[in-house]
Amino acid sequence: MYTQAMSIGPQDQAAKLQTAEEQQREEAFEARVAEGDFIEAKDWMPEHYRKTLVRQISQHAHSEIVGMLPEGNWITRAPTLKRKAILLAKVQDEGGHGLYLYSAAETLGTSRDQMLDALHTGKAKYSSIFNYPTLTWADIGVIGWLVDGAAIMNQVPLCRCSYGPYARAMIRICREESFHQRQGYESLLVMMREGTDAQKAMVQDAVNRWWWPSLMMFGPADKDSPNSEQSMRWGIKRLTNDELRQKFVDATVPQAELLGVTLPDAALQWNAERDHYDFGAIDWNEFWRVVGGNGPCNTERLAARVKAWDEGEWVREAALAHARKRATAAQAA
Ligand code: FAQ
Repeated sequence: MYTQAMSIGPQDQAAKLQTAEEQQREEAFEARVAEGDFIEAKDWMPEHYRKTLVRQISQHAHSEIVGMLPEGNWITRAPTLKRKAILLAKVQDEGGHGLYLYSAAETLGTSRDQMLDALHTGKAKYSSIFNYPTLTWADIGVIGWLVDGAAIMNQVPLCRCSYGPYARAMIRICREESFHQRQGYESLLVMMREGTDAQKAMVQDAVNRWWWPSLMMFGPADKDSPNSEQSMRWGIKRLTNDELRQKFVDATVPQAELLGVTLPDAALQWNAERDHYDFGAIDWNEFWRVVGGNGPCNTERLAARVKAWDEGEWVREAALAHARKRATAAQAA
């Protein structure tokens, strides 16, 4: 009688061989990453690496397009034509960033439709910061200064991410974000230097509301960040959440002083021993509440994206019909 054991033998051997081959490929992959090589779309990569990238890049892409909403809210109410033109260009840039990033994620085998479906059904995350409301015009300047400032701090190291398509997308995105940050800071400088007392108070109020959520953009503390360790090992992230948050605080305090605003943190002070600013405790309950869907604007933001998707169906259909027509014409020629 043939036993199970006998029939399992060759399969087992094949499995072992496959494992050895897999292991070799994985070692070669790790070595390339350690040497600072870029991994490209057609290269072999561990499944977990692929999944981690799709998770992070799609979350990043969603953040860019949801991030258009709080600022888009002020396009019709910008105080001058110049500010309106700048804001329009900025919001359009964010849409472009989303598109580069969806394209980068698509090279990993996940379609844009799949990613958007995950966003629209509430399965995918996007940055917590975009669930806060933009109550006054000063919020637009503060988003440029603090939110784009935090985004740049987080994203410059991503230009050296081990996955080539993501790293290359980030180079262009960072250049544009840098302009965004400067225009925000400049608009606040104008209000603080030439504005009325009421305008100065409006800037301070916006800083009070956006400071802590901006610090939360960097993600949970390292000890509570389940993805950081592996992402650092694979060269996806180059600095940890806490390292980036500290760099942001250190860079921003002198900017606040120059601007003449007070950052809303009584514990904020220079620590000569550490050569860094100390800062107060972040309200992680608030962070997780917002990430979990219960921030001030989560429902509104998601509803706006779903509405845009539904109302854009005819555009997608028309674009596809046009592409089919062109392909048929090209074949006939
Ligand atoms: N909000 O283990 P970690 C911008 C999630 S773009 C929501 O530390 P990881 C431009 C995280 O996904 C701003 N969720 O995760 C702009 C994970 O959940 P998961 C966005 C957050 O990936 C400006 C869980 O918590 N930038 O501002 C947040 O290693 C103005 C555990 O966290 C990027 O996305 C958060 N703040 O590190 C546009 C940059 N933090 O996925 C318009 C790329 C963490 O396991 C206007 N992303 N979570 O279910 C990254 O660098 C990383 O993904 C981190 C998180 C640093 C955000």
